[in-house]
Amino acid sequence: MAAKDAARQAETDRRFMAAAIRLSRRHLGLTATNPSVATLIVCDGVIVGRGVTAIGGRPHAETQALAEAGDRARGATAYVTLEPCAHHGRTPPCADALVTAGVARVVGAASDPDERVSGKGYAILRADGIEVTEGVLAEAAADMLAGYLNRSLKKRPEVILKLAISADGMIGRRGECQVAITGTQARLQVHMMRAECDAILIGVGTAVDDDPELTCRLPGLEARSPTRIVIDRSLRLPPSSKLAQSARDVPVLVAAAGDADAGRRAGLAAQGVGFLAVEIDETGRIALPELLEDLAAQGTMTVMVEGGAETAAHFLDEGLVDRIALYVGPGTVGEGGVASPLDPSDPPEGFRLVREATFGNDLYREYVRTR
Ligand code: AOF
Ligand code: ZN
Repeated sequence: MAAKDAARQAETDRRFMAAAIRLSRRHLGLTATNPSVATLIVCDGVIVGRGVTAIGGRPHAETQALAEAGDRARGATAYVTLEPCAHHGRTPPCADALVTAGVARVVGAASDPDERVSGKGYAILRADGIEVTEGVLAEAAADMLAGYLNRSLKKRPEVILKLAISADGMIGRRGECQVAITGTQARLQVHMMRAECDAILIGVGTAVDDDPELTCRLPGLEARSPTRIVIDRSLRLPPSSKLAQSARDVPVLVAAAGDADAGRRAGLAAQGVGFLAVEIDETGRIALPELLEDLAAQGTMTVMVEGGAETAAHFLDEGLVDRIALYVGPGTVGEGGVASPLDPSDPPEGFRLVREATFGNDLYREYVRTR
C-alpha cells in the first residue's frame, strides 16, 4: 500500500474505532461480570452492523453486529474494542463467528487478558487469512475497559474516588446532613458516573450524617443504580436510613465485622440488606484489599467511593485508588468543615491529569494512577 493510502486507512480506522469506543460506553455498568465491548461492521465506508455487549453480559457485541450486517459482513471490516473471544463459554467464540461471516479485515483496540482469549482470538482470525490490525486507539479503549482490565490483571475492581471539595478545601460540615458543594450540572454528572459503575461505596459515618440514597436519579436511567456498599465495622447503619429502607429496590451490602451485633444484623437482613464477609486488619479496620478481592471474585469491575473523608483517606493511604474524579466548587464551608484528604490545588502524588472541564461554576479534574 502506498504511504498516502496507508495514512488514510489509519485515519479511517481511528475514526471508526472512536465511534465503537463511544458505543461501548452505552452499557458500562450493565454487563457485569462481562466487559462492555462494542463492534462495528463497516462495508465500503458505511456502518452496516453495530453491537454492544448485551445487558447482563450476553450475547457478545460481535454476534449482534454480525446479525445486523447479515450478508453485508462478507468482505467487510469489523472494528472491535476488545479482542474477539476464542473460547466456548456460554456463547460460541466470536472469532469463529467473524470467520464464518466472511469478514475480510478485523481492527482491534485492546487485547483481552482473559487467559481463555489472550492472543488466541486474533490468532484464529489470522489463521483463516483475515487481515488483523491490533492496538488502534488502544489507550482510549483501555480507559473505557479500565474496570474489566483492572479486575483481570489485578484481581480487584477499579476504584474511582469521587471527591467534591469547597474552595476552602472542605468536603462537608461535621455532624450535618449533606452540604451543597457543587451545582446541578456536577450532580447530574455524578449520577451518570453512578450509572456506569457496578458498585458505589461509602463509610457508615456518611450514611449516618448524610442519609444518602446513592442511586442514579437521571430521568430514564433510574434502573441503572449500582449496588450500594457500606463500610460499617460495628454495624451502625440505622434501619431507618434511606439505604436500609430501599434495600429491596436497589441492593445494599454492608461490610461489617463478624462480631458485630447479631440482633442488628438480623434486623437489617430482614429489610433486605446483604452482608459481605470481611477481615479486620492490624489497625482494627476492615481490610480493604481483601474486600476488593472478594468483590472482584463476584464480578464487580468498578467501585466508586463516594464518602466521606475517612473512607477516602483509608483507600488513598492503602494505595487502592485507581482514578480520582475531583469536583471543586466555588463556595466555602468555613467553621466546622471536614477537611478534604486531598489538596485540590496540587495534583495528587502518583496520579496524572487525564481530563479537565467546567460544569456550571464547578471545576472538574480527573486523574488516573501512573503506577
Ligand atoms: C467478546 N465480545 O462482547 C465481550 C467479550 O462467559 P462468556 O462466555 O460470556 O465469556 C466472557 C468473556 O468474554 C470475558 O471474560 C471476556 O474475555 C470476553 N468478553 N468478548 O468477544 C464481547 N463482552
Ligand atoms: Zn465473544
